[in-house]
Amino acid sequence: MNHRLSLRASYQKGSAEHWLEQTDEVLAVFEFGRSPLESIDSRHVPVALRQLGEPAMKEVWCCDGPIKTGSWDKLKFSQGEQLTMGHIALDLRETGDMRESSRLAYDILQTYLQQSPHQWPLKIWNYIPGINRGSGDDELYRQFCLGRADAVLIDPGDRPPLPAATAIGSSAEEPALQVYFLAAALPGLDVENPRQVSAWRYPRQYGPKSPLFSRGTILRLNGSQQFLISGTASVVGHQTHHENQVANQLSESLRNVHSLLQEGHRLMGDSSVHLEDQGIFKVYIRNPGDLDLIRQTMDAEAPAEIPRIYLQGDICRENLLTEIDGLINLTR
Ligand code: 3EB
Repeated sequence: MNHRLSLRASYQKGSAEHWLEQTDEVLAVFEFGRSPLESIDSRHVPVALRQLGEPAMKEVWCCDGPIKTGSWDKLKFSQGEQLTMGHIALDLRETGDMRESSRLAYDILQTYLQQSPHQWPLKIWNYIPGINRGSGDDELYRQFCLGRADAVLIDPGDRPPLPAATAIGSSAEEPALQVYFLAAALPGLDVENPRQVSAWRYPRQYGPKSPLFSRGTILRLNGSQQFLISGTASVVGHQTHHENQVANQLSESLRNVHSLLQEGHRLMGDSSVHLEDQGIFKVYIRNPGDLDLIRQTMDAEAPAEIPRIYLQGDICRENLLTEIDGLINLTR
């Protein structure tokens, strides 16, 4: 592992408990296929989506310590010298409908960040039970977007720094809405994708309130640059491409990731910055039966050096079958 990187993220075998015992540098341990309500430590983030394929991995985030942990309202956090990870799990059986629960989650997140030394979210992950349930504007994803917009005090038209994001559906039986984030003392550099309409500019047909996120943010710390890539699907312009064709959807998503990285490179105006081919990818798959085809496509089209895991999750548009997000380290 390159110790100049401020966030060292990797997939590891071994139990969550094993990684949580490493107290000096571990900021977060993500465990897949468990309800977020079962968190046993501020740094322990169970994620409801189950991993597809072997071997079972934990996602481990390390950073320079000492690491402080604590809780704030319904949020649990861990704070290193330069970075904070926070997570919220709201039991939907107690918090009301999706719009209200989403508003509550983002209220808590915002109130926490306002008093934190690391007040800028760089990326936010949202895992939403039954994301495609309900039709038209009642769809839970659209209700989630409404609640987020109710809480978030920013006008995207002002072009404030926006965090990157992922929004994926967990099982409709999962009781918890989960939101987790990475934050720092300075905002990231926002990057939009020239192949895609900015999500906050999506037309009305996708819902009453546009999603609020940037396609990616670059974290610049300690002379290293790390690209936090939003959930990226087969969306070109604002339209879904390759309906019902999962392999083509993944290829299109990878073209979007490539285009985003190029744009980040261009914005930084530094031709000596290159993709070091280090980082991690998470590939979300709606239908578990698509795993083999998705895996073959990844092996053929994504750099072998970047470890990836496959998670079962629903994508926020019913006609999308797969999505990818990740962290890519850029170096000089
Ligand atoms: C898309 O490109 C796919 O609502 O936070 C991707 C990443 C998507 C984040 C969000 C939604 C979100 O529009 C959907």
